[in-house]
Amino acid sequence: MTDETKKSRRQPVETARPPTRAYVLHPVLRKDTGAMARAEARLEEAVGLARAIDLVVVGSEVVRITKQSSATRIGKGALERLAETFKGADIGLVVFDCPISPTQQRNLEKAWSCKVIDRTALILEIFGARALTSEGRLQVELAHLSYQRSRLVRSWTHLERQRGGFGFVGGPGESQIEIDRRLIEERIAKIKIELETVKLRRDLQRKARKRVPHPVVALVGYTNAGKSTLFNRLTGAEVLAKDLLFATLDPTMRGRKLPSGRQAIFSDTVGFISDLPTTLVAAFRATLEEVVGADVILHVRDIAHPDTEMQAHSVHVVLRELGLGDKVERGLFEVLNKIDRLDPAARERLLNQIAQSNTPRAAVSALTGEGCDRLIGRLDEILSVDRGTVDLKVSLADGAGIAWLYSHGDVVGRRDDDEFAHVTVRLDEADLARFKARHGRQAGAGATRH
Ligand SMILES: Nc1nc2c(ncn2[C@@H]2O[C@H](COP(=O)(O)OP(=O)(O)OP(=O)(O)O)[C@@H](O)[C@H]2O)c(=O)[nH]1
Ligand SMILES: [Mg+2]
Repeated sequence: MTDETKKSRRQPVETARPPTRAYVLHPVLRKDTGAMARAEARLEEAVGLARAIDLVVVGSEVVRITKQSSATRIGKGALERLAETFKGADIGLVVFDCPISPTQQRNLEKAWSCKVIDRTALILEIFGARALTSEGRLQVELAHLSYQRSRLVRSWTHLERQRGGFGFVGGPGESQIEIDRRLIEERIAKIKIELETVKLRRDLQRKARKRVPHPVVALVGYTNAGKSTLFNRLTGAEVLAKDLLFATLDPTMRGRKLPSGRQAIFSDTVGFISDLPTTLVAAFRATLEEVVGADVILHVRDIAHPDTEMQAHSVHVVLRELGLGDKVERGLFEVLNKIDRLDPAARERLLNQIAQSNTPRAAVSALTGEGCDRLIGRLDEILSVDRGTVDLKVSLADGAGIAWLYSHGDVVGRRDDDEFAHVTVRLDEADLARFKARHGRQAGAGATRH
């Protein structure tokens, strides 16, 4: 190894430098037949993750393990064989597509004379590179710090952040652990305060939106399922939609009118992935509050993906972590996307299945637009069910409130006395709840359900 390559191996990845040559490993226990069956697909996904930051993936493989080694995770034979491969291919970084302990990491780095990172570190690195807004950056940094704190073997590399990335890919060696621990704690405390301020601002924005309370439809799903493409198609927006894992990080919201005249707000957000680090889910809770508070959650699925079922399962797991278990159990509205990629027979079968079942599902191609009108129609129906008739008594002084009822419901009768408008209106549950939240505290407002 020349001095130059030695040096470049110690530096964090920077766009100006030649990209790091990386190798991706997906270890799997031979006796775990389920994991063995999924191994190739998982490996492919891990390669996609590595490519999502500027790593040149020189090679990748599934490493079959008979017995897990606590020192190096993989067996001695594989360890030695791979050492040869890495040396020959001038590998600077090895990505382990599974969690590895700090000790294992250290042992592997020693054996292979290159950096080794695990799946969580890789995902954090991608998020670090993607986060554009100050909130996004804070959340990623918090996740990164929590991860660091849980390991505390390597040196605290945060201070090198301005050099690009978060430092996993090429941080310095181990030292100053005690100082690091204190720095991490201090920084975590500071970020939490900053995030609290952001949260307050968000709450205010949300409250302001609730004053014009249109229902919110959140798009969730596995990364690369086509959420942003669908979002653009449905709302005419132009957010980045790309064949890239975690293309979207920061949430975007945009309204559109449904056929009934009702306005709905669509929300596009970060994609999920299997084994999404819990530190990330926790850190992104504030961003994901848009999903938690949504009136309808659309689960966008890449139905042409060979692992579509596993992906759906992973999305459910993350939603449960966000406290949305109830909604998952009741069944989410599934948007089966990318039907243009299915062969005609599979597509026919799918369309028949959907036509015959009552579960809320729609088959679409966000790319060609096929099925999107039907999806919008179904959404409109869903948002209109439970439209019962209610009698509301609203103060005549509250012109805005009365106008709101006209724009959100069907006013079927009205009688005014000196003080109040007695309005009979067809309104759905969600709108009624919103109206009560806003007007319930005001004198004279009341509701009788027919
Ligand atoms: N063939 C086909 N490709 C699609 C369709 N919808 C999206 N894609 C492609 O899938 C890739 C990912 O699309 P995005 O809309 O960025 O996916 P996303 O779910 O927002 O992904 P993240 O933001 O990374 O989580 C892009 O290359 C899209 O062009 C579809 O209906 N058919
Ligand atoms: Mg996206």
